[in-house]
Amino acid sequence: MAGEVRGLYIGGRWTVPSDRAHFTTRNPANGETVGEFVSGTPADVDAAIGAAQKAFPAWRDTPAPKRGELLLEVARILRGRKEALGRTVTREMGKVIAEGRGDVQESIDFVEYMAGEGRRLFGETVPSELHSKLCLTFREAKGVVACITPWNFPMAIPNWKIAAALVCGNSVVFKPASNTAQCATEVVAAYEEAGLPPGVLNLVTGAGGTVGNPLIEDPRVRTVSFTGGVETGREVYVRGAKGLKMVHLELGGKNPEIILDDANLDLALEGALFGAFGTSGQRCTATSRLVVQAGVYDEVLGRLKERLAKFRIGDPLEASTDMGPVASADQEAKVLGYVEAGKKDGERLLVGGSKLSGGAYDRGHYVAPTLFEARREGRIAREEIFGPVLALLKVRDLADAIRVANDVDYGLSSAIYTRDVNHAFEAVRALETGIVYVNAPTIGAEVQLPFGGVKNTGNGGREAGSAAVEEFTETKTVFLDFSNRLQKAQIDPR
Ligand code: UN1
Repeated sequence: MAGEVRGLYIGGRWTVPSDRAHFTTRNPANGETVGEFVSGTPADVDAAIGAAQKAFPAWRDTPAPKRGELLLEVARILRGRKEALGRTVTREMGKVIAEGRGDVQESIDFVEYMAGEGRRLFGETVPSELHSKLCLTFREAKGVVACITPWNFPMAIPNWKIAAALVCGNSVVFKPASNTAQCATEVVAAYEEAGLPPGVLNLVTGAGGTVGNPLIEDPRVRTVSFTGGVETGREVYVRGAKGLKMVHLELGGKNPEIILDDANLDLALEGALFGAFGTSGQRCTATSRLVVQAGVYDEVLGRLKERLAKFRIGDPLEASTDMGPVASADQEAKVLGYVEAGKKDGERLLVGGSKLSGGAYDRGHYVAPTLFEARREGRIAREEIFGPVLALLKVRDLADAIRVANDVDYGLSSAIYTRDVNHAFEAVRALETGIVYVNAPTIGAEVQLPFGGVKNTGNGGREAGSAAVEEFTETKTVFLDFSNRLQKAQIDPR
């Protein structure tokens, strides 16, 4: 694709308006250009929303099972390209190839799951307080929805939103993170090839300020679904609030893995390494705190150091690589900035903490896996770093572990490793997160279950699983009176 500019997709046509600036995406492992894209403008957003609005009535009136069939075709197309798409994910944002494939698989799984929803979209039937009266609910499409997605799951998260919105009968304007624009165009291409009618899905690439803001603020857009950082999320919420929109937010995490004295330590360590350093720590569900009971603390620390010394960091396309680069120069600067701030604050840096250099490392954004022995009140233990940095915290017992685990502003995912069933259930009850794992890492959510969190992780919504339909439908409540007389709820004699 080198040299060819990938266009905007509006009203079923790929266009490269001649007077627009372009931007490129780059492989964070070596700096090579992956693709070149149009920097969209407010005028492009306007056209995309117009196309979505025009296409909406016919798509809404298409029977939901037919909409589901189209999704099955999308899933089939994605599956046929899984290897190539997995490589595109890895080239564009740097996660290791096994995880690149996993990202595509998660995308396929969700599209398939949502295809089945076309034959459900259940409403409720509820008894009436009056005779000869039927009460029920229907789910209806909302209209034009905006899907704004991050770069860390560039195949999965777009479909968490787009497939769910479409099966519910909405039309979509999609604004992806700029540094994974190639993945975004591949997602849209699969819908086009599957035969989605023009205008039902539109893509506008470009910056948050020039594309995202007008999209969120346009009165024709009724729902905004956003996944990204907490500061941007707050701004999205405020902008959407002015138009009284439903704004769905999936934001950050500061996810703890608790290891109790009675845990299977081998398992707990595997979980911690995968949870903390998978995707170079750039998941909202990444394990960023390891909360370890005093009796096994020294052993956990020693074994972690040993394992990290042998970590293979390098080309993410190599199957033997444990960890690739971080996704961009910005990410590198942010992570290293946290490391420096931590050192200045007197945090104990135990492993890593630097940019890797020499040979192939010099062309990419490689940050060493990093381990801090962190103070409970310090920034390393409390703020989302979104990189390969793990904070180790020592605790006395389960109650202390839960106190530490809950003492942050976020509440997405948590994990506990223990062999004691009472401890496990106590943790499930007490941990203030939307997702809890027992004897499994904080990452690896499955698409058929609701995903999301409490506190600053969002504003109370969930996506995926059964929640996906909630996110993208209105409820219509219907009362059918077949008594042939005026019946008065609350007033007729009882
Ligand atoms: C995210 O990090 O933004 O739980 C989503 C997981 C994935 C989804 C993560 N299935 O790791």
